[in-house]
Amino acid sequence: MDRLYAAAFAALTFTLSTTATAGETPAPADAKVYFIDLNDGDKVSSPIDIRFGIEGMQIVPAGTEQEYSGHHHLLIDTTLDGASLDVPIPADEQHIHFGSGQKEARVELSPGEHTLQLVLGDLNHIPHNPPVISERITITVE
Ligand SMILES: [Cu+2]
Repeated sequence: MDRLYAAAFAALTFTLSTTATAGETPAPADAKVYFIDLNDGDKVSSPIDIRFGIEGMQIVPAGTEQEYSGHHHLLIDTTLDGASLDVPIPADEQHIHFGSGQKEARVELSPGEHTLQLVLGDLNHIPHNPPVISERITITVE
């Protein structure tokens, strides 16, 4: 019993100390990112032109040091939560970076249901504190 407790405590301590090292770039509490013309439940055809909205912060290229700024990331069929909000956003087919400061993209998706979500990353691709993350919407590609 004691040993289990110690292991759980060690895991918790580890989580807390990793949290403290990242995700420190502040964002205004009311900042938000959103899909300008896509809504939950929409039926669309591929390729999709997606426009990224932002309020309360500025879009700048990755690597730019500027208060209350960042760049967009599109999450496809995935999300970020817990400790994944404290580290750089992965770069792969499900996590698309718009590090030049793009505010729109043409995206090809296979037919069927997909989820989309936007998250802002700081100069080092780490979500802000608090995270600036959109609603996760589900669309159907016909
Ligand atoms: Cu990025």
